Amino acid sequence: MLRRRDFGKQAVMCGGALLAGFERVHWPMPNVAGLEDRSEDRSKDPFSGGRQLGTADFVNPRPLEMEAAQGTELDGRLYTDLSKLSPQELAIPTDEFYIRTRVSKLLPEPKSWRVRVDGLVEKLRNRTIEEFGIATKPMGLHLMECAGNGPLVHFGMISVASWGGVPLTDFLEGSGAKPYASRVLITGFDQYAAKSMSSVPGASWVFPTGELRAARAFLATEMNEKPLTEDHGAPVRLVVPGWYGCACIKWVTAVTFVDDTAKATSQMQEYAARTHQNSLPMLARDFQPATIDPAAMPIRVEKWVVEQKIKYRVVGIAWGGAAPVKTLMIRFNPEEDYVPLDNFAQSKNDPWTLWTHAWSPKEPGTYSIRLAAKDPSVRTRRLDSGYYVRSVEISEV
Ligand SMILES: Nc1nc2c(c(=O)[nH]1)N[C@H]1C(S)=C(S)[C@@H](COP(=O)(O)O)O[C@H]1N2
Ligand SMILES: [Mo]
Repeated sequence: MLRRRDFGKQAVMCGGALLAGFERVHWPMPNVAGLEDRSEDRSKDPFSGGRQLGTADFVNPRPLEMEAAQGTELDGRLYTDLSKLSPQELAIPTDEFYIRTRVSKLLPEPKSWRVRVDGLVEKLRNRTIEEFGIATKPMGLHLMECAGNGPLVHFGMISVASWGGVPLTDFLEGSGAKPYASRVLITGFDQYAAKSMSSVPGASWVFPTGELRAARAFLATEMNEKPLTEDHGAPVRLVVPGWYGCACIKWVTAVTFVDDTAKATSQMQEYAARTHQNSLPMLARDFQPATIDPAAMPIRVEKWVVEQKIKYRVVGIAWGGAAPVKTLMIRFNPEEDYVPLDNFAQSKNDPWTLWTHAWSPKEPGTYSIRLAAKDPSVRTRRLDSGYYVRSVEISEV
């Protein structure tokens, strides 16, 4: 078997020959009421017996190098290429997982790393990195998305990894916090050798302790079954499942118990608009949780020939929210109607779920693909604003 990345590269080089590999990808079809068995299920696949010819390109606002770490420190980035995702491999290899801020040249030696536990506690403590290592356990697959993930970065600031670490609740409980310590300030190392062109230094976030518990936040020391890498926050980082990446502090140096008078940090202020705060609150308690609403977007548009006809298969992801969504609707251009996705069944809202949709555009042209949940009980701020709309160029129908 080819690894996903090899497959992606060779598919580009060899065109059709290797793309045939896609045909063997079995898409789990949702259970359709009334269908007795799998064979009937399978015959519903509109692409069975067909052949993939290639993919249609998304229209992007600017060219961008994907999957190569570029820049250093606060200006360092890596954008993930989502187009190669398959339902068989939901985690992104560590060297392709998006990066927002690369390791500081001034980062202290990891061996002597300590996490200070201070603030409203009975007694100050330092936790050594060995203590974390001993307590580390598998935490499962979780998605992370930068609140600044958007068209300019080809939606490449979202990834999934299999994490290992220490549940934050275990850590908080054993810390002797005062009863009125309602919040914790989690601080990351953030001194850099160079001045940034684009970002404000200051990676720390204040959380209500109840929110961290509810989200099952953890201090990660491992990513994809290996020690965390420097660019992803080694030796220890915070992961808050369901929250935007800006809250997932890397290179954690301190956990400080605070109360309701705690100020919002510069990182919270920098990300206020992108995490849907209505204003720029001075106090942490006036911040809404930086959670990701249910969202969905296409990641590739496959061009197929099935029974001598050209057909497209839109492949996409759905993620975010606190619970799975039942139905997602798709629309190709504003003058068309929303229709339900043909092949979407979400059993977990974290990490992402892949979906597919068969599409036969009437004529060549540029189509803007938009998704919607259309369920008034589900808040979908970004989907509603058109944030994840992607345009695709169709040259042949
Ligand atoms: N110390 C520190 N932690 C940080 C940041 C930072 O600049 N410094 N960036 C945050 C942002 S905005 C995001 S999106 C995530 C990205 O994590 P990743 O680079 O491992 O994908 O880290 C967060 N943690
Ligand atoms: Mo971010």
